[in-house]
Formats: sequence, C-alpha cells, structure tokens
Amino acid sequence: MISEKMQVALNEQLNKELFSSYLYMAMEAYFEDNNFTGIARWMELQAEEEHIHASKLYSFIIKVGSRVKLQSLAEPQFEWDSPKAVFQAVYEHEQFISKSINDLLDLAIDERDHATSTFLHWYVDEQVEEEANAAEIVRNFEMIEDSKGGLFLLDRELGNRVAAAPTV
Ligand code: OFO
Repeated sequence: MISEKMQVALNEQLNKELFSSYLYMAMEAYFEDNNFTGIARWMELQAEEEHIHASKLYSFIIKVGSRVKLQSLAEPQFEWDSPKAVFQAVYEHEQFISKSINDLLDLAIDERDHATSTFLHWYVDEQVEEEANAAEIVRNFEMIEDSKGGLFLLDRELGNRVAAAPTV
C-alpha cells in the first residue's frame, strides 16, 4: 500500500503522461498538415510510447492496492513556427517530465516507499533516452537549417523509426 500523498502524486504523473501522448498527437497532426509524413510517423510512435508510460503507471497504482483517478487533459498547442520549433518544444517538455519524475522519486525516498522508488527507476532511465533523442533531433535541424534537401532526408530518416517493444 502507498500513502495518500503518493497516490495523488502518481495520479498526477499519470495525467502528465497522458498529456504527453496528447501533445505528441497534436504535433503529429501539425506534421501531417505540413506534408512531413515521416516525422508524423515518428510523432505517432512517440504518442503511443507515452500512452505506454501512462499504462505502466495505471497498472502500478492498481497493483499496490491504490486507486486510479483520471483527470482532465489540457488542450495541447495547435500551431508551431517551424518543424525545428516543434522539436525544441519536445525537448523542453521532456525536461519538464524528467523534473516531475525526479520530484516523484524524491517523495518516494522521503517516505521510504521502496516499491515506488524501484518502479520509478525505469522512468528515470527512460527520461535520459527521451531527452537525448529530442536534443539530437534539434541538433539535426540546426545543421540542415532551411535546406529543403536536408528537411527531405530528415523526414525520411525519422520516418524509419520502429515501435518500441511492449514493456507492460
Ligand atoms: Fe516522454 O516520457 Fe513519458 O512523458
């Protein structure tokens, strides 16, 4: 059993992971609208991964005998200035999520809640990957600047992303 405070915090994180999925879906729609079908595919898979992150939290909350409480999702941003601006927003969002996971882990450690601490380590590792991936794509956009050929190739490359193996 986890504390009431931890239950609230885990449910808030569940909401953030669902919002991440919603945000990446909005970005997918932006890329579809701008004919970047490869990057749209990348975003689709990213949205699916975020849903998996949410599902893992959902299952954990139930497994420890606690209660899932779903909350409203905020409306995600609709428009961005450029494809590069989208990935800068992805990078900033992932940094925000990393901080949120770190705060959750701090709470679990304070409460000597070893089960939740161990569970959260998967998310700590995942966030290292997520931030690194987003930062690398921002660097790619910086390298190609406004080159149409570069954008074409990057769209193709990102479209080759494959779905991650299920972890739930
Ligand atoms: Fe993007 O890692 Fe979950 O939110």
